[in-house]
Amino acid sequence: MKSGVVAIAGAPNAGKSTFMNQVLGFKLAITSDKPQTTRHRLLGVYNEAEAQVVFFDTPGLHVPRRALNKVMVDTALATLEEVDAVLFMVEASRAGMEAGAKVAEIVARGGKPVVLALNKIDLLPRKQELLPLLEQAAGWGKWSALAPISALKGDGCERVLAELLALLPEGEPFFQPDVITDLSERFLVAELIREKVFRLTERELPYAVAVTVDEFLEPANQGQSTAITATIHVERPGQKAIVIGRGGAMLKKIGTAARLDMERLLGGPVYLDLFVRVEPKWSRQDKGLRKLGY
Ligand SMILES: Nc1nc2c(ncn2[C@@H]2O[C@H](COP(=O)(O)OP(=O)(O)OP(=O)(O)O)[C@@H](O)[C@H]2O)c(=O)[nH]1
Ligand SMILES: [Mg+2]
Repeated sequence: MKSGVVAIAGAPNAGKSTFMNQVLGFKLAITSDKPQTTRHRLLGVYNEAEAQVVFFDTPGLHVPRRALNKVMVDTALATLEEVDAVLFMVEASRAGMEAGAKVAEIVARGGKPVVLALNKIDLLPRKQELLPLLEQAAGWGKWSALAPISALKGDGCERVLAELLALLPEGEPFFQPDVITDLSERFLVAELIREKVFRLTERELPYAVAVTVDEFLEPANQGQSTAITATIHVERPGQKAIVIGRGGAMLKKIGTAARLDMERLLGGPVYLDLFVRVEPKWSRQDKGLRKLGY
């Protein structure tokens, strides 16, 4: 048996969470086209007949400005110290390469073997554009392997898995084969709501949002609904107005989309009650961060 721990690290928006979901075949981590979507270290277990990989999806590495961002980056940096190998995710675009060049040294600093995946190659208009990008990435450091992939479509992901497995030690699996994560349903439900806010609202709003699940009542009988009460926290009254929307339209859209995902996750009907609250400056102060689960 091969068994080990792999951190998925890189700049924000590179496709780290998409890769983990693709490999697990399960939507564990929320994803969006806004950078800094992932805020926690997320554990996902991948099993093969002769191997187990414990993935840690991490927040994107960036220059932190607010207290929340500092916690996020610290989480990612601490994870890099604890693993057997690192999967360094880089978006194969001009902006993605610039961001990758900036964080390459940080990713390699821990001295762990690193597989670099050049992601989103499905977006490259021409195949010839790949080679110079691969050469550029090769120049950033000493990588155990370099692989072009599309985390969204799955292309190249098996090769990345094989390269990672080659770096892992022999050993007994850490988790039973039916375990996908250690994250609670409550946490995942809150994340699904946060994902809808990230996907459905614009510009700066997502960064001011945190979600708490206040009540999670499991159904008494099969077929009955799980009753969930949750709060979307924002920092300013204007943001609250945006999340609620005209006549409550935005909140309804967020709630419906989140509920459908929750029903898939929990395998049954969900009754969701959503509230919006202003918690001034929560993302800038330790007290606010603690209160909202960071
Ligand atoms: N076309 C295409 N889009 C991708 C691919 N991989 C990820 N994406 C998209 O890129 C965006 C960012 O993906 P995420 O998986 O959230 O990125 P991340 O690295 O986890 O980002 P943070 O959590 O913010 O650090 C999402 O809109 C994904 O759908 C890919 O291979 N091809
Ligand atoms: Mg992510």
